[in-house]
This record gives sequence, structure tokens and C-alpha cells, in this order.
Amino acid sequence: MSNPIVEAVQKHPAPEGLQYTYGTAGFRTKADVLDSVLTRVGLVAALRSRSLKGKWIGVMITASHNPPEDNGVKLVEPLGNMLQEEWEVLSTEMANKANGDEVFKFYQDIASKYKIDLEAPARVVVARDTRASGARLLGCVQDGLKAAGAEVKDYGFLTTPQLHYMVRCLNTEGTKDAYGTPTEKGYYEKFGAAFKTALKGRKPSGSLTVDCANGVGGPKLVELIKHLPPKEEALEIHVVNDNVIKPESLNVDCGADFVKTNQRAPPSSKTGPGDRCCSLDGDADRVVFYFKDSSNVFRLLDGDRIATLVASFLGDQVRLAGLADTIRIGVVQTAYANGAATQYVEQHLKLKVDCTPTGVKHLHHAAEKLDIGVYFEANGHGTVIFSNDTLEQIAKYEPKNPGQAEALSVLRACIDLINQSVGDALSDMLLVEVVLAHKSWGPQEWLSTYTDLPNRLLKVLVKDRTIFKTTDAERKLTSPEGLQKQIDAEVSKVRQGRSFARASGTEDAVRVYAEAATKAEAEDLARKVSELVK
Ligand code: NG1
Ligand code: ZN
Repeated sequence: MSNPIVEAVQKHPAPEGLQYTYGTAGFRTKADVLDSVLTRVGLVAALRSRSLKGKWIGVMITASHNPPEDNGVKLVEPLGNMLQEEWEVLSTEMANKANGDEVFKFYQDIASKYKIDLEAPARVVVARDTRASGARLLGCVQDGLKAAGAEVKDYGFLTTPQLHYMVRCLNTEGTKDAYGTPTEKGYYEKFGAAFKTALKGRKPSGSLTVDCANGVGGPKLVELIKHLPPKEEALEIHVVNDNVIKPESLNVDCGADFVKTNQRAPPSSKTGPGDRCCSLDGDADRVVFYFKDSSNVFRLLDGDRIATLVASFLGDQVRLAGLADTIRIGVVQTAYANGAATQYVEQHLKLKVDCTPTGVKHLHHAAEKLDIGVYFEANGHGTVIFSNDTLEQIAKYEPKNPGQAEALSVLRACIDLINQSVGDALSDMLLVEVVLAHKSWGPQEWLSTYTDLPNRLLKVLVKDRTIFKTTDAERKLTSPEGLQKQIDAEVSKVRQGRSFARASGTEDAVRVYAEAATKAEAEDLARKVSELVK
């Protein structure tokens, strides 16, 4: 008798000699070696859904800021969170099974280990970014899902955060935690209305130019704009780099990663001094802002800046609402946050800072422990999450005067404006605009809050990056032995020095970060530490 799972797997055989790993960004590599992985991910998604009594599980096909020839896939948990770690391990194992029979055996092993009823309903939602390989890889996932007997909802093209939003909406529909209508229109209406309310009639100054990395964020932003208040009353947005007809232009000389890594605007940028700009990445889950100052010098306002801006604003609103005694705000960063940002939050905003290892899931978990957790990676991944208690307090609080009422209304609109399921470039972008409008700030005022320490991030190619083991939120090496001591010695030679080395989770390299009082010292420190790592 034929077995549909074995057949689906044999239809997409695994290339020989390749090892796949479900890492911080899911599976991600060259698109032409991913077919087998996608089919197996379909099987895992169906199992995961069944293990959660048929809750909707998300499958997002994207390689974010990677070059056009890459692709990848991530699984999304029912409330829009990243996949549970145990299931990352299962996914890795599944992806590396040799053939259909082995896959089928492992599929059954998982079912028996987790007491999964293979006849129970499985529900999976899928979406993809605009990469040329996306359609083919979608077919591979579909084959896996069909073989496993899952019910499938295909949303076509979505940004990664939109897919997370759909998953959360579908799983909360009709409950007291209902998150929204699980349609694209529902997404635009929810965030558009919240933006309007949060602005409280204020009009952001000037305009905002949005570089969409020639990715899926482009057409989705164009749709979102239709649901925002008219530009005469609110924000004027110029959409650039939104060419998805030419997928080979994705992330090329544009997008958040280009801007953050090169510390310069996309070469095609035509904006003048003082003009606000931002760049999304290829799947629109990252955003960074920037502008040219009056001397035409490029100025970056990255994830650290978004975190400090938003934390300071939410702190003000909580205080104005009369809730400062019961609601505590905290900021979660990684070791890549600029030392000046950390100092600003602790000493100027007087808020607690937690540091976690790299990767959004670590930041998210730490932020979940706070009443209001603001978390951003320096590269622009991030969001704000509110604990259930805090949400309840803000919903129920009776304002004592008009000032409190106004702040409460702003807070409530911000809660709706912030995508609680995952960091969302479109939602984060609107939030920044709301804060700037409330503060009557342009980018220069935002930049002036503190001065970044000069810093340098280098990628070092090594023979075996797995020997680099860290502790203290990746800030200290425990292996290779003795290396940390040597790094410490170099750090002590420069003023305000800080440096660390860690193995990348997404590339075959070690990253070295260094900062110091001057650019020359930071560069020098980064170079010296790189030499030690080699
Ligand atoms: P790795 O390659 O582990 O450093 C990179 C980014 C992370 C995160 C992941 C993708 C830096 C220094 N690292 O991780 O912040 O965005 O990719 O999830 O930017
Ligand atoms: Zn991304």
C-alpha cells in the first residue's frame, strides 16, 4: 500500500552531503537546496498543530535580508511567537533524515513521544515573501501538509509580521483575547485606526520616505497607506524601492540591512538634509531610520534609538496617566546595543535594562517578564509587549482628570498600534511617527538625546566557529581557553572600551564587536580582537 508521506518526501529528495539546522532565523540557505526541507517542515507543522489540539501554526517562507537567490522557512507558534526550542531540534532532525522511510518513521516517533493523535485535525497557515523561488517552495510545503492531512490556509504574499498577526488572530477568534480580523484588510484597518487615534490630531512634520528593500513590504505599505488618515491631516509617506516585479533587486543596495551594515543611505536615495527616512528589510520585520544632517552627514537612528525613544514616551504616558506606581517599564537589549544607549536608559530614563543573547526569541522571553517590555536589537528587530496584568490595568483604570484621560487614551491606542505578536517594521514605523509627533521632534532632536560611542562590527572567517562558546549573554568567551583574557587586555588599552566575539547563528563566521571613545580606538580594538580570534 502506498504511503502519502513517504511519497511526498521521495518527490523532493534531499541533496547529498548537506546538513540543515533550524537556527535563529529558521532554515535559511540557497533556495535551490531547500525543497526537501520545505516538505518536511510541512510535516512538522502538521504535527505541531496536532500537539496543540489543532491550533493554527504558521509557516513563513522567507530569507529576510539575504540575497535574492536564498530562501528559508520559519514556523510560528499559535500566539505569533517563534517556534519552541524543543521543536526547533525536532525540525533539524527531520530535515536531515535520509529518505522517505526514515522521515515517516521519525514522524511516527514524534507522534508517539508527544502522544499526538495522527487522526486529529491539523491546521496550518502559510505565506511567503516575493522571492522568485517562493512559489516552488510553497508547492513543496503543500505536498508535506497534504500528505499529513492538514487543513491549509494560504495567504499568498505577506510580510513576516503579517503572517504572525494572522496566526494570532485565527487562534484567538471569538475569545476574550481576540486580536483582530484574520485578513489583510483586518490588519490594515486595525493598525490604521490605532495610528489615527494615537496621533490625537497631531500632524507629523515633513514627510517620511520609506525604502522597502524591493521586497514584500512595498506593496503591503502601499495598501496600508490607503487605511491611514489622508496625508493632509497626518503623515505624508513616499514609498521607494518597492519594485517586486524584479525579484533580483531584492535587498540589493537598499533595505535595513544595507543601511545598518554600511552606515549609509541606499545609493538611490534622493532626500535632502533633515528629511526623515527609514528602511525596511526584505520581509518587513526590521526597520531603521536615518537622515542627512545640516552638514549633509548621514545619521543613523537604529533599533537602539527606537527603543530609547519608545521607552521614554511610554514612560511619560504611564506617568501622565497616573499609573507610574504600578506599571514598570524595562528595556531589553543584546550585547550589540551601543553602550551610550544602555547608559541613557539606565541613567537618564532611569529604567531597568536586561541584556540577552542575540536573537529575537531571547529578547521576547525577557520582555515577557516585565509589565511593559521594550525590546529591540540594534539592527531594528523589535517590538513592545504588555503583560496581561498591565493590559487589564490600562483597560480598567478610571482617569482622575482630563490629563490622565488623554494619556490613557494614547496608551490604549499604542497597545493597538504595536504588533504584540512579533516585531513589525510597518507597525514600529508608525509608532515612531506617533512619538515624534507628540514630542514635536524631527530626526535631529531624536538624535540629540545621546551620542553613540564609535563602534565597529567585523565578520571573521574561522576554521570552526563551534569552538567559540560564550557566557554572560554572549559577552564573554569560555572557549577557546585563554582568549577572553587576551580580549580583556586589549579592551583595557582603550578609553571606554568594550568588545566581544561570538559565533554567528546565521552565517559561518565569528562576529567581533568593539566600541570605544573614538572611532580610531574602536576600529583598532575591533581589528586587534579579530586577529586574536583568527
Ligand atoms: P547572528 O548571525 O547570529 O549574529 C543575526 C543578527 C541578529 C538577528 C539574526 C537573525 C547581528 C549582529 N546579528 O544574527 O541580530 O537579527 O541575524 O534573526 O545583527
Ligand atoms: Zn527580516
